[in-house]
Amino acid sequence: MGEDAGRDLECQKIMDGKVNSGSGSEKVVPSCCLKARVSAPELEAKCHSTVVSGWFSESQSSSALTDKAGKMVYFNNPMWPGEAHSLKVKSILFKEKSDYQEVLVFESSTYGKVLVLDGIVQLTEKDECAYQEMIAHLPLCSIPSPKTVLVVGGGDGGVLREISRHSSVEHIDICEIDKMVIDVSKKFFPELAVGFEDPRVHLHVGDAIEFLRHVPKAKYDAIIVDSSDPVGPAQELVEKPFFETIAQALRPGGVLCNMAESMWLHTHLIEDMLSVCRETFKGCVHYAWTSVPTYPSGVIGFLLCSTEGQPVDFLNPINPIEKLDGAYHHKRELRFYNSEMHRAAFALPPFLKREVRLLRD
Ligand code: SPD
Repeated sequence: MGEDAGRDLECQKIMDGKVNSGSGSEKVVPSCCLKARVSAPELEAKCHSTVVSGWFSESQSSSALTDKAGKMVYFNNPMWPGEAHSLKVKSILFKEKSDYQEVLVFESSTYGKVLVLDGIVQLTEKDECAYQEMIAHLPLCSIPSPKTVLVVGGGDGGVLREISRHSSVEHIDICEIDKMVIDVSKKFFPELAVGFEDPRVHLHVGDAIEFLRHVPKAKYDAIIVDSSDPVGPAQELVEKPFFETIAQALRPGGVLCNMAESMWLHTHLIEDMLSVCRETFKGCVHYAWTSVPTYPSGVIGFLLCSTEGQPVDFLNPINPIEKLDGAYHHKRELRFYNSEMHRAAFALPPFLKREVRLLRD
């Protein structure tokens, strides 16, 4: 069999939900079971940004395959097979490959500027507030007077902008692997990159796992993991060793807020992450979510975990944003988060509780 035909067959298998189990036999994987899929070599054929006839489509591969009947089949992102969200492009502002990923910025006709990494929308000017405000304030409003915070990823600066509303915070470390993301944000997304101007921010460009290895135990009150999806550079950020290092870097009663994908698409991944976090974080572990129209399926979730120590009641903010002076007298108004949205974020639909055993009451 020729090389192309072999690759087509392999790609067809993954589209059919079959991967090699390693023992030579094939097993069928549910479409959302990322862990099985990330080990598949087919994913080497990464998704790249495509703009066709003035539309950006997330995340159609630049290569197409031919099915048995000779029809062209597009191989889209394995994290959301069978769907591709599109935005109309006004102009492409930046497109380059960094050491880690393809970075694209374009001006859309209805969502403002858009940042895309390896073909996946990371943020748009219109709806970024729903993500950055929630991922930052859900943990920081759940503990009294947070002082030391670490952001993993978050190179666009939006999460830093939100943390800076908390005047109790004295020190913010951020560890972002890709300097190009920071530079591009400073150039094209000043409303987010403003977060880097806070003198409490200490920037570390490098691998978060390596960074965490050198962090003194119990250094942080809160850690926020604002990663991209676990394909490419962020793959290790859903694995147990990563969560174990996070737990060690948190003080007793410290909190983690970790991006945790979509309840419509990734229940297997959510279940896996919950299970790892329940083993690792001896305080409590909850799932919350927010609505982000330009993310696949229009929603994204967060895992909220606390270490053993002073108990944390994530569902009822003990440090309400409405009482924080700095939160309102800030360069930018809050657009999405308030205490009501905080409490609502933990309400879960029955289908999710049925599908994810660990979310049952
Ligand atoms: N599917 C997209 C998930 C992106 C999560 N990170 C966004 C970075 C914004 N600061």
